[in-house]
Amino acid sequence: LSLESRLRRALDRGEFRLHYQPQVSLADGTLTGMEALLRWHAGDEGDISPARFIPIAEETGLIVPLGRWVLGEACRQNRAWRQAGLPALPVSVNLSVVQLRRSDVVADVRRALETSGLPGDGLHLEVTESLFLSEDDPAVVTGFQTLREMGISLAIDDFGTGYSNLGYLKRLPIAKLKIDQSFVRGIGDSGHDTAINQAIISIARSLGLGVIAEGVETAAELRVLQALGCDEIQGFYYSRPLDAERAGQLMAAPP
Ligand code: G
Ligand code: G
Ligand code: MN
Ligand code: NA
Repeated sequence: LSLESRLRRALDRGEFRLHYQPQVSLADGTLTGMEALLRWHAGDEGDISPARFIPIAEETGLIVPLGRWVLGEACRQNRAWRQAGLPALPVSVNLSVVQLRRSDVVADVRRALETSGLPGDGLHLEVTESLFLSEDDPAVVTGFQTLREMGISLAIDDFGTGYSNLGYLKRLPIAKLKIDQSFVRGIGDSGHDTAINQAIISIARSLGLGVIAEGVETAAELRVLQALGCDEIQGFYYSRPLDAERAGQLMAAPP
């Protein structure tokens, strides 16, 4: 069976799960949110990484129903955490460029919020810079504005890896930049990468955006990012992505 037909079958069979990775404030160490990360447990074969199946899902258009499921499940879970009395944090969902171009993401988001009862500010969305490689797509611009009006906050994922024309940061209602983990990895052993982190933090500052570094694995990386004035971190240093139950436990009793 091709990966495509297995993906299709996996959706029908409900083989997907979301894990959640905490995002943490560098100012006071409090939790600021949870990123939902898709996991596929493919029977005997075990777990298949999203790095492998997301590109196939994008090529085949399966990312549309799969992304719809992710939105619904992340909103449902976040609402359940809130109803269980856990602190009200936003959940961040990754959106694929293909979803934004080929489907009505606004309608899917609206439905996920309505079905779950989660308010719009309980959902953040992450999109990668590659979305902005071509001219502004008017449908994407209008979509972002509508999402913003619904209270949803937008972040640029993998910032610094995609595109150098930063005009879109001013034209679109973007709230946050996520520094790509490849830049974080070089902190400490390369003055160059420290300079890149510094530059991204400075862009965020001057545009009034928040900034989060992803893939933080060591205390040394954390200290440099703190000194550079980064707002938040996410990474193995604080926590790996956790299943929903363990994520809820961490929200209830953060370290
Ligand atoms: O969690 P992990 O490091 O294995 O994720 C690998 C890649 O898959 C990352 O680029 C991540 O953004 C992407 N990814 C994880 N979950 C989702 C999802 O729900 N939707 C989309 N579009 N991408 C995801
Ligand atoms: O592209 P995106 O940022 O959405 O992908 C996040 C991916 O990075 C996930 O697959 C997640 O599992 C992975 N990840 C999260 N924290 C760390 C980390 O500290 N180190 C490494 N190597 N990967 C991480
Ligand atoms: Mn992401
Ligand atoms: Na990223």
